[in-house]
Amino acid sequence: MAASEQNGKGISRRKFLQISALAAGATMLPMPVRWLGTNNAQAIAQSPALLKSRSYLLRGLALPPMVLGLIPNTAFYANDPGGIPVLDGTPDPAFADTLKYNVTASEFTDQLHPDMGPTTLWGYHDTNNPVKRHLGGAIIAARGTATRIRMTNTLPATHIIPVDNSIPGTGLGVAQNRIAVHLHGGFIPWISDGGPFDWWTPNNAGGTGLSFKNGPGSLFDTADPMVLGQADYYYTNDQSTRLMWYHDHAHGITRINAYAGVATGYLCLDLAQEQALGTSIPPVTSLIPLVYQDKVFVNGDPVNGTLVTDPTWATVAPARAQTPGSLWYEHIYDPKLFRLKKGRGYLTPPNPSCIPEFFGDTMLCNGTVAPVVEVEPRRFRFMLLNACNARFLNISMLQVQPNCEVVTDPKTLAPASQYDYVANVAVAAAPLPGPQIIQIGTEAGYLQAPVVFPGGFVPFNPATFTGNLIIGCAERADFIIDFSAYAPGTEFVFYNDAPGPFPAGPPSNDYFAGNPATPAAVLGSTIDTRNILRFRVKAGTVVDPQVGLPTLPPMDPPPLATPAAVAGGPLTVPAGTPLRDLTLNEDFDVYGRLRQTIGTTKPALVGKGFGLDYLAPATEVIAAGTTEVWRIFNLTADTHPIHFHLQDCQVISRQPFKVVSGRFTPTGVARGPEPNEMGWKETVRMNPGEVTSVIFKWDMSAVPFTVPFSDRPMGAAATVIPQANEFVYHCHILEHEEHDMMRPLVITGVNPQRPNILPTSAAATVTGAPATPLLSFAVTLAAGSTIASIVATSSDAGYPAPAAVTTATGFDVTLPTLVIAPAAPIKLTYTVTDSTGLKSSVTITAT
Ligand SMILES: [Cu+2]
Repeated sequence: MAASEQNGKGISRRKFLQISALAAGATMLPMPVRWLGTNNAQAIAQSPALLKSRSYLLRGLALPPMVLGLIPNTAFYANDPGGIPVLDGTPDPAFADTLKYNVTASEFTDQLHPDMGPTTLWGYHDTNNPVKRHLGGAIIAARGTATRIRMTNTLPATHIIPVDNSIPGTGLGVAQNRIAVHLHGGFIPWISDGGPFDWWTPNNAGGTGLSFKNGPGSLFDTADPMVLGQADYYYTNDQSTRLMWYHDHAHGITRINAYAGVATGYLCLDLAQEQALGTSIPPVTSLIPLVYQDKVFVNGDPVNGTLVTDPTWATVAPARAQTPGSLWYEHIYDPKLFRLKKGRGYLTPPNPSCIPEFFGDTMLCNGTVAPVVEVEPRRFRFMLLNACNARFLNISMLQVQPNCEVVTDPKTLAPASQYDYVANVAVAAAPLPGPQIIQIGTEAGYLQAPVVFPGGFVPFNPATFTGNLIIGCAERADFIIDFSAYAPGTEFVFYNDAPGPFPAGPPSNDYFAGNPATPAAVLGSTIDTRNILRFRVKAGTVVDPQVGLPTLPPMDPPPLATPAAVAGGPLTVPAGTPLRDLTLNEDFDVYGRLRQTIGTTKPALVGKGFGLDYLAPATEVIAAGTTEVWRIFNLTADTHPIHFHLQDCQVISRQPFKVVSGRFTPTGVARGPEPNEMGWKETVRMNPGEVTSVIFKWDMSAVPFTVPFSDRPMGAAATVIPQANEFVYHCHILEHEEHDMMRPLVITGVNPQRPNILPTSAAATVTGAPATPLLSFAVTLAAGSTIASIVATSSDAGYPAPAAVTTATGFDVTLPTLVIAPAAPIKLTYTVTDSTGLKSSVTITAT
């Protein structure tokens, strides 16, 4: 959000620092920033102040009978039959080494707090086993086995969140139940990226997007017939261990679809890598996912409730979104809250209107309000996702007395005392430091080395953009917390003091009891964005070997840039790597509303700075396999978490800059990545007044089919770009992304095509009668490719695999009749390698 005008000549870093340094503690600001007067504005509806003492236990994962076919679900600490449903896959009839998942997107209700709701939500669930809960449809995938999702869209015609029809991608008559499924962090072909133009509608009655190539009539339909209203997504899982997520990305309604619930987790596990780590980190079965979202709920109070504080909610939201506990979303562009350019040439913003950022007053973790997570006195591994629309987190770990929340001093903005929300008494003692947070991974795999965040409060410092564990929108952190030194009954809280917008937001978005700008936040209530998770140690008998900091696996794939000679310095980039210069901008749309954009460093339209519309011709058109350094100059007053589709990057440096005679010039001292960015990243915080440099190699994923190109006209003068693979990159503050901080990312070239192996005969039976020892397999290869080898790559002990016999279209395997009936099915794996070196495998299960 603009704290200062962009003038096209750049903005001095000093100006930002003035703003930033004041913002953390001040309620008075010297600049005409947009939030002055916020304390008088009451346009934001307030959630019901529910009791924390009545909250649920943290939801874990409702695992299917077997996860990955390898790990019994009972081995997972987070296994919770009443928790977030995890999908069960079945062997894919169309593609080798793939599990198929049937998923439906629909509307349902869920109880997010015992005293509220139920809440009407949109979300995913298993088509065949329709257990519908918030964040449902989660997937646990294993490296080496791909995923195919067959998604059926059954959403109702009217959205549960008011739809602004004045922003790109929307309009009167445009279907409100469009969805596009994006695997955030996935290494996937573009037709499975679920980008903005990939949308479709129930029965396709409301049409499909311009780049919808994965529905009826597509290669997926040919391979495995589908019906209208369905679409397939193919995810390679050719990635190291990491928490990803899949969520909606339909053009013009991404922010409200995701807010309505169309999002869930996607955990990819490299089981061999995990096994190699041994006991140096807690096993994956000790992994607890933490997914954060901030929301506002419809408050049914007749005096102070939503229909009073927000009189037009009844006209912009359907009746089913007006009941107490429904989701509320800000729909008025209120000039008391947001800068609005008025005067000649500007239209009046509509209602519903988009807004620059949405900040909720109530924090959810794993789909419920203010939950408690019970842990045993041992090490646990957590994978945290910030799935908030716009809110960043700066997390400190504090020890509190049982049933106490942290009370924040409104003057110092620091933890000061405690409040026992069960006994309703103040506790004068300040909270104590809790255990360390030992981060081992990012959203894109393991760090090069663990990073230790001390227990205790480490405030966010807006002058340096530093704090404790900072997680911007869509970023993830993989970390270990050791509870073994604590007795049962000990409690801790995750305490968050990140401002919103980041790094210099107003006090009115910082919900805590005693904050005069958030009077609805009262002690012991769930209107609180500072106490964001409670941990309670319970009795446990598990012996946990105490080890030092773990040695983590090398970066996978290997790094492109290497650490500097000086600790904390910029990374060293290979000589000759091409540079691409880009800008982050803010301007006003035709309604006078703030709008964020990405552009190049070439001036765009007169008076518009450097920003380009998402729909402007693509400027990032890159041949597959190219390595590039992107230098992204942030001309705005916000930190933007910029998310790149298809590829991960390394952060090289951050540096102040100035613009001299139209030339963007880094100045001053460059710093290297933060310690917890020393690995791969795919969502990177870009701070105001700084140029952030990142390096990519734009490789494409290998898949067992031929990928059609995008024919959406993305080139200059609306031409179709040859061999276009259509991706995007954008800010993951969802309100920014939608209006209009997103650009096409076009990679030109052909996906490597893996051999696809499919059985053409019945399953093997080698004992009993009738025996079917001869098995045949068809192999499909990329044009011009041939089979180089077919070899048995694994077999169960005692059952040596016979050689495969190559045929005209594949291969045959003749299994010997077994003398002794096997106690369990025998598994034999054959791997086909083609003439380009790509491999695919098939496993024979014989009984
Ligand atoms: Cu942004």
